[in-house]
Amino acid sequence: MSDYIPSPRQWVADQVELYEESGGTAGLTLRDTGLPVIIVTHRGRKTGAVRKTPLMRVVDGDNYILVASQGGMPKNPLWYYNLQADPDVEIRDKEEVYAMRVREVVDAAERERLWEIAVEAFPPYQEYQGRTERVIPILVAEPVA
Ligand code: F42
Repeated sequence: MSDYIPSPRQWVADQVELYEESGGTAGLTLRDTGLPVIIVTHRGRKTGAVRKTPLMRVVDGDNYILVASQGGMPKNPLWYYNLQADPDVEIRDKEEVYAMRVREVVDAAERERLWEIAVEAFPPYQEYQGRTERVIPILVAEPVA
């Protein structure tokens, strides 16, 4: 893809490259956790460039839950703002690629339900929330009909 800009974080860019170039058969987990990762392909809201962001694989039926945790850092990750500007994404889950539309979860009860699913899938999210004053945003990606 000509207008693709890889992440400036080398370990993240390396994971995307391995995951994509293997057709979703390698680079599937977060480092030594053994827990599964998806790749979210979206557009940069300023550059218009293609961005590819690995996130933990958290599922709720046919939907994917995207947790903008960034390891509990004080600021939201930039991909979160990109998805607000342009919610149409592609999600690669191993060998499958799905067209999806993303929305932020604002309803408190829905957020609570999805947060529990997220923490069950990836327990460090709870620790990340404890490290930061921001409420970690949760987004849901739903299949485009
Ligand atoms: N991050 C999470 O937040 N949640 C996860 O569950 C998660 C899991 C995960 C698993 C594997 C893995 O390899 C990484 C994982 N990460 C997870 C890290 C995640 O992939 C991102 O690296 C991290 O969340 C930071 O996101 P970011 O979008 O802030 O990325 C930075 C490093 C980045 O790429 N910055 C670019 C840069 O050049 O500084 C800019 C990116 C960009 O989108 N630019 C926009 C544009 O227009 O192109 C403009 C954005 C703006 O508003 O300025």
